[in-house]
Amino acid sequence: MTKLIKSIVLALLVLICFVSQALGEIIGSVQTFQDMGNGIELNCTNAYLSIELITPEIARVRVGVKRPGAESRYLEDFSYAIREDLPKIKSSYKVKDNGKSILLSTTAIDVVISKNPVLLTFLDKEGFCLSEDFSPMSWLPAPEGQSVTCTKSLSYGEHFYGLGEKTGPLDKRRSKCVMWNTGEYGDDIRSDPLYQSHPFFIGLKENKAYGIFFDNTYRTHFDMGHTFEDRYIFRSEGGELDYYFIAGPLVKDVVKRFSFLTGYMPLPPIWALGHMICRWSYYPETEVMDIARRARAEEIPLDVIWLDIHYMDGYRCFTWDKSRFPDLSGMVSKLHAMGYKVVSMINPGIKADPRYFVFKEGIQRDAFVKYPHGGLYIGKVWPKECVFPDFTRLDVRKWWGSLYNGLLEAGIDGFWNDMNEPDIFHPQTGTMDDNAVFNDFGLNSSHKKIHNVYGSYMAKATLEGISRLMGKKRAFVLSRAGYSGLQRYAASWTGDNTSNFDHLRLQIPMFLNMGLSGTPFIGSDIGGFFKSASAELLVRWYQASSLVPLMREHNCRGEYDQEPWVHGDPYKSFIRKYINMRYRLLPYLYTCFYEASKDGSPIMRPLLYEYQQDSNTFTLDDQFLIGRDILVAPVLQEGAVRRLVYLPKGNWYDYETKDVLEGNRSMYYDAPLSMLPVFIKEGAILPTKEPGLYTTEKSIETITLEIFPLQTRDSSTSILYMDDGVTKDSPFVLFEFDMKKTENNLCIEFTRKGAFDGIKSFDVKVYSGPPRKVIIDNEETEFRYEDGVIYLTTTKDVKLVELIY
Ligand code: MIG
Repeated sequence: MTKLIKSIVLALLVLICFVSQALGEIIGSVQTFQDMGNGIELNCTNAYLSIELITPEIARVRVGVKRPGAESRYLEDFSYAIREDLPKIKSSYKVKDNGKSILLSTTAIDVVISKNPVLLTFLDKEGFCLSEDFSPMSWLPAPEGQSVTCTKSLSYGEHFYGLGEKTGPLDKRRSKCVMWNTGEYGDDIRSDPLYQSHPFFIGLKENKAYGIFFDNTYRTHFDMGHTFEDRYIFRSEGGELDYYFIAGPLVKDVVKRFSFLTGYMPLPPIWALGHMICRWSYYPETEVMDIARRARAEEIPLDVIWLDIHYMDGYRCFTWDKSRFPDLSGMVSKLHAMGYKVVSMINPGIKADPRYFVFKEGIQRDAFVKYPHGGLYIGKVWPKECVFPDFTRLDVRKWWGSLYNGLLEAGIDGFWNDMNEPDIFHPQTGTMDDNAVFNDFGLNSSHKKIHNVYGSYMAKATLEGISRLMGKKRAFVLSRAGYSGLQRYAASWTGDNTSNFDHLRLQIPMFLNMGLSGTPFIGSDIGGFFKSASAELLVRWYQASSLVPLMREHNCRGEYDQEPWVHGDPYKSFIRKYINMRYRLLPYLYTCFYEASKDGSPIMRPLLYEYQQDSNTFTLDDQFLIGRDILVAPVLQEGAVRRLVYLPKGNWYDYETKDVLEGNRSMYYDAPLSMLPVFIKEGAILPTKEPGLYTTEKSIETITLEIFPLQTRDSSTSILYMDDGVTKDSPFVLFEFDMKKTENNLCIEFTRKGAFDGIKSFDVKVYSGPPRKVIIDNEETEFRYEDGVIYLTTTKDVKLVELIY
């Protein structure tokens, strides 16, 4: 009996210890608070809580745990994600003490802070609760800062988007994931974590959206209603509770505001929108030249040929193998003459070889990551023992950036940063040791804090370095790893996928969530990296990728070849057709890139981005939009020759036949292997040009405007952006086309801004029945009508085109 009681008491004690340990410390109650001029700070039992207004729609929440003897209330205020030039905006706000709670209100949101216990509620101006704490913010001691937890209520029917590069469906409701950049070598379709960390998500609740960016670079965990039905949780293994609440109510608003915080993708050189092919690895020179000639002979448009690690001299970065590439600059200039660009790989691991100049220079500069006791951190990667630059140091980034000079002088056009998670051949962790030390702006932080930003900062060093060396020319960098804000430095691809239909399918929600996470320039290895694509898979993958922002075919060594022509006809013609479509739509696609570079609008968008009032779109992730007006519904199943397509409200044009289809319904659409289903929204004006064998082969002097007349609506506006495609501050031209429909009349008003004069005239194609007459700038004009298409030509100075039916 006493034995039993003893063991019960013991069990209870263990339980109590466990529970109190698990709960850690909580924020407590509000004791006093003060107006900070840009928000409020609350002095709570165990921490300071600051709510700072970045804009009337964005509130930054920080918890500074009270630490006896600490010099400052919060940890160092530096972010690896927030842009350095974030404008300081003064928001007007009111603070009111309501006894049990405090109200902080701006023109866009109300934040209610209940005093005991401290709980935050974010409401819109109609009093709708966008988000509320489920339980008080809490933490456990951690070796660096605290392991912090934030728990918020989850309502039935709330959806989640974002979270960056994650597998699984578009809607992240009921999912959980970890942010810890990881090189992934499996073919598991549910692997987590992957290469990049974007601790940002969008909640969509009764058609109203908000966002939360948890700016913490330690390993973070997100549980979006997976473990508990009624709440979602985000927590970190170190650092501080520091998050931004971003009001909507549109998903669009949230994405744009998040991009305002974390910055915009610079407009890339236009060739980076072209089709690219890669192999681990194309070598020697004769093979590269064979590929280059073959693509031209096959008339498959191609802009870029990539050099993977075997071009290097024994895996030494910033060198090349003189037997495989005896005359690298000669080869590159031959490729340039054929219209190609060349991108080559650079990894962070520097071979620990005392005769190798990069190693020697780095040692002299003390540039490499060390252990706390001062010894060099050494990790094994392709070149065997390697050392790793500390990219958190400005002088190291500058030095690293300058190393690209040799390759740039040889003519290389862009760079590819791989293995920068950092991915290390360590049998247990696959990365650096946790106690490796980084300068971190003088804080001497461990790998635990820097790991997730290592890749972004390598990309930053690369982009800033090559930009300095390239003068006015735009730079192109592709990075595998990254943290929020990576878009400022590099495009991303989704790493080592596998040649199967499941992987093709999962790329789509992944790209969509990357776009919603502020990272618009994204693509995957077309055809799949591991294993080899069947002819059918290759065709379907090319179709699905034909308008994806980054279009690169890539394949692992040792697999069967996967270039577009390897399976012969009819497959290569099927592929050619859709690469041609991309090249024809280049002015449209480039305009989408322009918009992304201005305000963070994703290039590739889930339907809910444009149709947020339509709940049918909330989980739809096997079709997508490119810009606002092109809907792509690729076939993603082996053997399928038709698929279900959902068209949101309004009318749509079948891009193949130009038939008008009514929206607000699902329909079966026949799509044999030769077909990619593409639909254009009524009212769209798509700027196109003659496709060439590379992006700049055919001039942009004449742009063909494809006009899809309004049907169920009365007006719509489209734009066309163009510039010289290569220089950073190129003059540009921005056309606006305003379409209006009345009963027997369709008008298009043209306005033009900017000094770029590369575009001289428009060929216009209107998909409609024949008009009685056409009036251009008040003069009746000749036109041709054939098979449902009206053909006109005008100059760039045109003001008004009227079609009278
Ligand atoms: O361990 O450079 O994701 O695209 O071909 C593999 C060789 C290292 C991983 C990249 C892949 C690239 C490969 N790299």
